[in-house]
Amino acid sequence: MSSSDQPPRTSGSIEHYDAVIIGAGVSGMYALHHLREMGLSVRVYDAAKDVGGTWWYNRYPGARVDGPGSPFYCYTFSDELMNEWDWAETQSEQSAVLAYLEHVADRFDLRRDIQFETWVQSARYDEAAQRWMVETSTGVRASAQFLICAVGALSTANMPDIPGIHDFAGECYHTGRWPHEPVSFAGKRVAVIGTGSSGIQAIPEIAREAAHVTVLQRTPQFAFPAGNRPVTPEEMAEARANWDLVRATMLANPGGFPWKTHTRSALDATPEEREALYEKLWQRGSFRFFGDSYNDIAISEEANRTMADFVRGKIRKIVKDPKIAEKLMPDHFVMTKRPILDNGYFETFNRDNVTLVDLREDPIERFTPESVVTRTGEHPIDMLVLATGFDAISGSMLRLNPTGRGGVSLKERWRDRFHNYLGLTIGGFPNLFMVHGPGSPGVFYNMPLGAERQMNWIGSCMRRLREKGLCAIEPTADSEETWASEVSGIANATLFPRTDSWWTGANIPGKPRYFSAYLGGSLYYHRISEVAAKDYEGFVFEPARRAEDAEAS
Ligand code: N01
Repeated sequence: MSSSDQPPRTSGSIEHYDAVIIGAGVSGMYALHHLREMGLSVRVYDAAKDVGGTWWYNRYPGARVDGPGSPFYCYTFSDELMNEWDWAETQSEQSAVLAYLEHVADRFDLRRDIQFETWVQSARYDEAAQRWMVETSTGVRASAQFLICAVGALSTANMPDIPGIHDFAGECYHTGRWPHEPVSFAGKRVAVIGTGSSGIQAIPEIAREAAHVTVLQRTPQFAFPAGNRPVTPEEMAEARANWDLVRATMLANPGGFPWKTHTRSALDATPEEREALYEKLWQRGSFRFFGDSYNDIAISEEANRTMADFVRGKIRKIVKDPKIAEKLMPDHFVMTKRPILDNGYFETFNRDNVTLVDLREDPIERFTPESVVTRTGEHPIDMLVLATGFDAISGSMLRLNPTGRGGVSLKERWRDRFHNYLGLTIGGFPNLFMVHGPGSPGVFYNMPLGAERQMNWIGSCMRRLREKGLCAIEPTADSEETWASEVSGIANATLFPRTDSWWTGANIPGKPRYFSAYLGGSLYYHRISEVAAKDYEGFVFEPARRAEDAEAS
């Protein structure tokens, strides 16, 4: 194996590496560190100006960790890192997460192997050379035995195709591509399309400053109090003192967080008991609302209704105008669209400067240079905020669109569904590995920890390949089919596939419609370890064709 401290081997204008990583976000950063520790030569390409991936781009007002939160939304691979970094709040602001990632980049000297402001334009598998050939927007041509796609599950912005939208002459920002310069809302009439996590975080912030906000809502959402609060020095000290135990609990927890799971059914409780528990959890806030309530909310319609009705009751109490409250009333199974945490979202509709437009009864017809026109009228605006989400999970892989064996592109391979094995590999694309791709828990798991666990598996697989004196690995068609059945089997036992969401691809016209994430939580990591223990069952290996590559192994 070549060392990353050595300059890359070059031939002509091509740079040669053991591995090319695409993306310098949470996953790509750890991938770089891990593979370098293994002694591989590695190059990372990222279009952004610095590390952070989704945390670099998503800097809209109100953006913060809404998941179970700090200090556990972080890497776990380094005790030193855990010991030296203090988190200020349980739901860190975007700037705090980015500061942490910048610190990680400094601490592990990551930037020397990352080329920023560089878009990977093509990635093609050269079957004769058994290497990936990568070309970038900056003219770099690189070859590598392994291609690691750390391209982000939530990084390809969904830009709505609405008549006249490009004619709108005012300011227009997508939450996932927010400018780095300050954006002022003062005195402006702002329209926001989208009421997912980003919109619901941003709307209260914008409403505080803007002259007027028009919220264009397609689907009303369940949102829960964020319950953000400072992380006390005592809590940080306790997490550090018990770090081994905390980490072990995270590894065992279905979502990768340091809490014990329970097996309480909502249907075993009396209505009064349920109400009391929901109220207690509502007052406390945070994602633990789900973990600490009942275990059948996402499985049983009846159990689901108990929680959904509780939240609907809260919306009716918070929103003063009953007509507006009814427009805000979600009608899907709670939790089957990504649960949202809010900081005063429903209260925002009690403000005089906020108007709610229900697009189900009053759809957008078009934009003009200075307004948005819905069926019932025209809303003059100075700024348009698109909180319209992402072509999630598979979108960034398809945007990269690597070409595998026989010149077959990923777009062709994934025309009907996102064929993969273990959520890590794709038949016909040897030595290509995905982090947080379709078929993996991805967004259903603590993402930094999930990236570590997937990358550790990928690193072990690469090591094994080289130990065997082999050159390439890829899954069989049968193993992809079996994995697809396992993923669908788990999802279909829940209510998740029954709601239109970005999890099911319903937000993107023409996208294959099915639930592509592995919902089995930490079971996933047992499954992939099991496959490795059976010497990579379900994969085929290929020996090196050229002496030079065999030597490099
Ligand atoms: O995107 P979304 P997001 N016309 O897809 C609407 C993570 N995240 O950026 O529901 C009108 O959830 C769309 O309507 P509908 C988190 O995992 C994390 O908010 O499809 N409306 C929906 O209301 C989250 O789930 C943090 O009917 C249109 C909204 O736009 C994920 O990112 C913070 C439309 C999009 O909601 C995505 O969240 C923020 C159209 N043409 C996000 N197209 C953390 O803090 C779309 N919509 C960690």
